[in-house]
Amino acid sequence: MIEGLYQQMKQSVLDGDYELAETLAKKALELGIDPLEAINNGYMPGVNEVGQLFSCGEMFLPELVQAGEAMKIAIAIFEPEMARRGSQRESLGKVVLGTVEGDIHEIGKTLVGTMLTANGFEVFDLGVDVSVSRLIEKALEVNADLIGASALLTTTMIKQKSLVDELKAEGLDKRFKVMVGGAPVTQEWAQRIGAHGYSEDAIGAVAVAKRLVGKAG
Ligand code: B1M
Repeated sequence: MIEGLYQQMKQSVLDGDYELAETLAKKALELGIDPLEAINNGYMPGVNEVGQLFSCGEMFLPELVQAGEAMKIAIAIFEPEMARRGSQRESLGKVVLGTVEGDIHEIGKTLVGTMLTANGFEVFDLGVDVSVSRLIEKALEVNADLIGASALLTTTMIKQKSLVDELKAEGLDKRFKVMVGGAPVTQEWAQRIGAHGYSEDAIGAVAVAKRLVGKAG
């Protein structure tokens, strides 16, 4: 039965049917399915297939937008539950988070923020298209432990390097740890640009963030 539900979730993203995506997310919560399981096994396969269809020209921008909306709405249904699961804990540290300048992909970044919050971090999510100077300014303002920069485009990954370079130039690279992520980002890229941490997904991001703030258990 759960497999059938996951299949419908995938299809709702492929069809850009955000009403169905929302209904299915609510149903998953009613059935007590772990939100992250539903995202990873239901909606993610849909959005990945959309990405493939888009790159080989079998799907076009309006459909990409609608698929993104369906995914976003489903995640919004799960967010309160994911946050609730971690709401009782003491703060593990402050994280300033954003998708880099020139990049408006927000779904993965928001998921990372939700998981960090659910696991006890205080997250300052600056949204998308965030400049390096804005990230640093906010980190100074809230006295952050960590800056998280997400990039989904090969053309915007370079801004993650700009962040690391700018922190070095301002003598702040010892004060703030930098975590990078996003579909085209790799461990090798993170090492090459001198970022302190990398994760390929939201669960891994929590483990990396804990390690970077010295709270790995
Ligand atoms: Co865009 N897009 N898109 N898109 N889009 C991609 C990224 C693309 C790979 C599709 C493709 O061609 N196959 C491609 C990039 C190609 C490249 O650079 N090599 C692409 C393109 C080309 C574009 C446009 C340029 C299209 C155009 O206009 N011609 C345009 C760019 C606009 C811009 O940013 N300036 C564009 C626009 C859009 C929409 C707005 C329509 C929409 C986003 C909607 C939104 O966010 N509100 C969209 C979507 C939906 C996608 C795909 C299909 C899905 C992205 C997504 O949300 N995935 C994507 C294809 C794909 O990735 N399969 C694609 C689900 C999300 C949960 O995963 O974001 O990877 P993800 O996040 C993961 C991990 O990466 C990691 O954890 C998350 C959870 O597991 N992670 C981190 C992410 N950030 C992290 C940060 C961390 C740690 C881990 O630490 C800080």
